[in-house]
Amino acid sequence: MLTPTSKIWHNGQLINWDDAKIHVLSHVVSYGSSVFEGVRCYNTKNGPAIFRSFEHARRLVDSAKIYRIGVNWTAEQLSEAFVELVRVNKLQSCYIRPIVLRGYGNVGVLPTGVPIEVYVACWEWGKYLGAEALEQGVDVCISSWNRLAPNTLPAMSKAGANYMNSQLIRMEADVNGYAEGIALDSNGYVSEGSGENIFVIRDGKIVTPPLGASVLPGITRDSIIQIAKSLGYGVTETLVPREMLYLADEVFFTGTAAEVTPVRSVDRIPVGAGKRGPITEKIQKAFFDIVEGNAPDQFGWLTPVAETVAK
Ligand code: PPE
Repeated sequence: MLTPTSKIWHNGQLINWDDAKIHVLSHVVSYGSSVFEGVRCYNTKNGPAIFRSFEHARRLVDSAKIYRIGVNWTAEQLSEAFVELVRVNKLQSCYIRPIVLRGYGNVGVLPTGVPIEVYVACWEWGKYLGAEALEQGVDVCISSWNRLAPNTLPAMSKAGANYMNSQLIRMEADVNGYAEGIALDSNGYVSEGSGENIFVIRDGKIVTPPLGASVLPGITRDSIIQIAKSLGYGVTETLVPREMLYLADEVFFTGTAAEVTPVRSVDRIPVGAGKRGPITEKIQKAFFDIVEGNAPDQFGWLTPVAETVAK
């Protein structure tokens, strides 16, 4: 359940949680015209810090640009807003959800006379695929739903509308007793989970589908590629046939919410030994060591929240 916090950022102002409401005839409600982000603030050893704040803000602006949604805030300003919001809500760790939407003013597909509203909310959010998932791994299936075909809904934009497809994938997996579904792209190659990117390991080599396979350019994906390379592993972005998942030694998901979650079976076929694999564990540990402040922030990924507090 969602636990309310004190404030939500709206177009540069801090408003009360309960006042962050929109009209039912807002453009976004009928037409799905929103883009959004998911960002995590970690309670590091040195105080709360936001993980890759600027990159998330930039992706929000990029997502909007694809849809001709003009955002009056730069990525730098939005990134600062994330920090300010976490600070005023006095949270140690949380999930931050920036949303840009076409609001209330006119009805019709062509969004003339419709204002653009920017909101940022945050709240405490636990483990995405269950508390056990990070250690035990999850059982997943290949979805009967494909990911967005190119030239339909642009996958590089994190748009609200894309998540109707994600919901189909996730709900189907859920009713069939799986933690998550993996969608193939419209050519039948592995794309991504409903809310995660995917990595596949065989013989010590790590592969992940390229952006051309209808995946979201995940910020955790990018971070894991950098971490894996720094640990000496080869990482290739290449097309992954479905059956590679069955033959893999290890498979894992990445995402802001899912973090680094091992996949222990696909379509009831065990992945490798059917539990978290050693390379996944190493990468996972390196990731959590950075975000929890137990290792130096060698890539410059953390923005401290408290440091900017006026004393
Ligand atoms: N693919 C999809 C479709 C996706 O939604 C996410 C994030 C990713 C990949 C990973 O991207 P990144 O977070 O930048 O590493 N999904 C967000 C929404 C989850 C939700 O249920 O809401 C998230 O993880 O925050």
